[in-house]
Amino acid sequence: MMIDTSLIAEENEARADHLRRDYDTLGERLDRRGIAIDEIKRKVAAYGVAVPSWGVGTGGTRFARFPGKGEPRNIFDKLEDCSVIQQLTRATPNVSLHIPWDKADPSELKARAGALGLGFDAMNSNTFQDQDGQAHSYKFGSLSHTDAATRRQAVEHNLECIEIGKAIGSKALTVWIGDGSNFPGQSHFARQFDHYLKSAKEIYANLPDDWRLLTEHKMYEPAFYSTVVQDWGSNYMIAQELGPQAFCLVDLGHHAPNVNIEMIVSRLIQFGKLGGFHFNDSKYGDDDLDTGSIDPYRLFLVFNELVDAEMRRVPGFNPAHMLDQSHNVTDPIESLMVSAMEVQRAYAQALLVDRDRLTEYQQDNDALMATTTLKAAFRTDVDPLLAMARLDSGGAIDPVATYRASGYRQKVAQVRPDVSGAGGGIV
Ligand SMILES: [Mn+2]
Repeated sequence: MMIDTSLIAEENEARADHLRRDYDTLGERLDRRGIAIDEIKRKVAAYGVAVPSWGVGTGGTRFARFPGKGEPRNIFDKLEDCSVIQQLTRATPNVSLHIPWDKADPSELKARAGALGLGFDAMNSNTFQDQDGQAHSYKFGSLSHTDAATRRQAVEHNLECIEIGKAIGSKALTVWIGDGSNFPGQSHFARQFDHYLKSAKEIYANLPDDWRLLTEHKMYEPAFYSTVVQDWGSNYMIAQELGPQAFCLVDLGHHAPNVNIEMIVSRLIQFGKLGGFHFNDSKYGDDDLDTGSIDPYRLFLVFNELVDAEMRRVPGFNPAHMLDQSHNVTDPIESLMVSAMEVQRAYAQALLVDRDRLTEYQQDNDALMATTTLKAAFRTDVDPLLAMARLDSGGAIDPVATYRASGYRQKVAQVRPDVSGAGGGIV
């Protein structure tokens, strides 16, 4: 493992007494509400959110990128950073790869990840930028391009992602395209969407039987007038057109400000098309801020819908969970650890909702008590529960403090040379 286990034990030892007392106190409070704390802890411990390989590098904006020390040089460095996050939080067992950024020998990828205790989540294709030596440019689109040869090239790239994914044990392909237009009249909406659907159908036709195709919508950027897969409505139409293995992926940042995302989540669950999430937070647009850093209540409300579906045992309900955010001013490992814990927190809080009472209040149109029921769960400090779940499974009671005490960043900075501000990768 990347962090010395004796250091983790030592750090935990210093915090274990207080944690046990806090956990017992919380257990007593929950018991009065008819909730068994160990049962919630068991569910939280079994929960995982995937880390995007590109998340462990410093992000940036279209203005600049300011790399940190010890930036990962390649996918193998990225896997090591991801394993630190998993080792300390025990909440991130899988990594999501991005092709071609993470292209490497699949057997080496699988072996290294396995040795580090990691698996692979959904594959991500990239037809939003040109690669060296590429025959056709994506400047004016990829899967929806007016030129058939460009569309073909974009389809082939996605098929290659499936092949790599098959070799490393992935079971899903996430497709996000930057296709759109910057001027009214630049593109014919219907023809463009038709091109997209035909291309997507070719990808879908090559999907292994046990795979899922996740399409991700995004309101704007890089196109600023219209975007081909702009909203959840377009996304739902795509999933319907393609077939039973196609699902919608919801990135929390890819909606207009104040849109009721939790209701979109509910709609997609109701019609069997919720495929997964990219978690992050935002203030103005697709800001890619750390999950739960701006509006933790909205994150809770999303999880309230997910837990509701889990409790109702909705058939086929199994969305993929992944973080997708940009770390511009923090150490990416620290941000990803805190974000993974924020996602777990929202899940734990949603598990505390008194659903029988909530249903009664809804039935009786008691708006005040219904919303108070949600707030009671959201206001519960579940920190001791999350920390105990980590401690039980060999993680750190305080992952950030333990990470800082380990000196990991300083150590890797000695072997990984400083890099320039090139490269980005937030979708
Ligand atoms: Mn995303």
